[in-house]
Amino acid sequence: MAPFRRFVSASVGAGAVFASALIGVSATGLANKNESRLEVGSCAAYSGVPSEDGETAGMKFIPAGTFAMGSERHQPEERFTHVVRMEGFWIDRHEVTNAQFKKFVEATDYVTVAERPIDPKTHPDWPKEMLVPGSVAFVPPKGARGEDGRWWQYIAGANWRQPRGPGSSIAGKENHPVVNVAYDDALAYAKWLGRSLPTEGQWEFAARGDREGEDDWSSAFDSEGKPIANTWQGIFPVLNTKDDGYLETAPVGCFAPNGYGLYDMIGNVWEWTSDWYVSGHAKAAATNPKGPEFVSLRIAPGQTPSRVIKGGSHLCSMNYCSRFRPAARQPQENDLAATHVGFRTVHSKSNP
Ligand SMILES: [Ca+2]
Ligand SMILES: [Ca+2]
Repeated sequence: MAPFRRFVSASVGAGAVFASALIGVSATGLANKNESRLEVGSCAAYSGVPSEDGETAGMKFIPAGTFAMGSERHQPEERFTHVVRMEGFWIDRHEVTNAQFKKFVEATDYVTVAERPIDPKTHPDWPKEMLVPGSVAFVPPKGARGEDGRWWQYIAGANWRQPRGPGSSIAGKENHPVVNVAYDDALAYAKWLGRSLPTEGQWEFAARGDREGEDDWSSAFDSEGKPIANTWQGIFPVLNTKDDGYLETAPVGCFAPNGYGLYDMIGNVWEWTSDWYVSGHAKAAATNPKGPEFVSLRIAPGQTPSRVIKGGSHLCSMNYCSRFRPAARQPQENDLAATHVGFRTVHSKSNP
């Protein structure tokens, strides 16, 4: 798969325009359309910060087990299915929210990757428009069919506080997943809490929700075709019918949890894992796999290595992406923040 950055058409200065066009279409006004959501204490009523205290606040324990990682029946990069044994671990019930990330930044004065100056000498291949702090946003194409693939735009000044650039904000979205965070930002947050980021194996095991066998069930739609996760219904990138109630991100916990009590593993935002990305898996059985070694990656000069992201996002539709299954995977450049990528954390403490 080609680097994500290649799809980004530089569009510095467009942020404020798109912010007013898109943020005005708030998801909250549509919140009663779908009966598959609404968990007391989550979704609309959730403050964005877990009510418990302690090192595993907001987390669920996933017991040790064995599962079939990957899939033979879907995308080529998911092959081969292989047996994986996992130790037990804790994982966040929800994607990390804006309110949680704000607490971290206020406590540490952390500056995210998308807010830092960029040294042109270290990125001689980047267009000059991308050499200013900013991040990548989905912008619906103007054409009726969007066939040129230019629905990503690099927006100067876009970051986690103002996801669509100057003039936008996260006010009222305290319980939405934080977005526009690069891998190092997610890792810094996790370390602050004494945690880490999930390996792909941990994430995929948890996302299955204790279901056995080949990853062949629908995690985005129920048996009647009703959405059970925040994805894109309609025709990407030009028609979003919002059958699930949400045009962009939803507050965390608005859809039914999986068998482990985890919300939005599928959909809402893609989630960083700590594994470096290569297409495909080895056939050999593994225990607590951590992905390929960095030195084994084949990275062209000037290219940025990618991590595995999982679960699909509010932009994944049946006609495009469609990677809303536990075994589905995609590369994301390590240092590229985007409006459809967030994360959750894990803790290695063994027992509940
Ligand atoms: Ca949606
Ligand atoms: Ca997710």
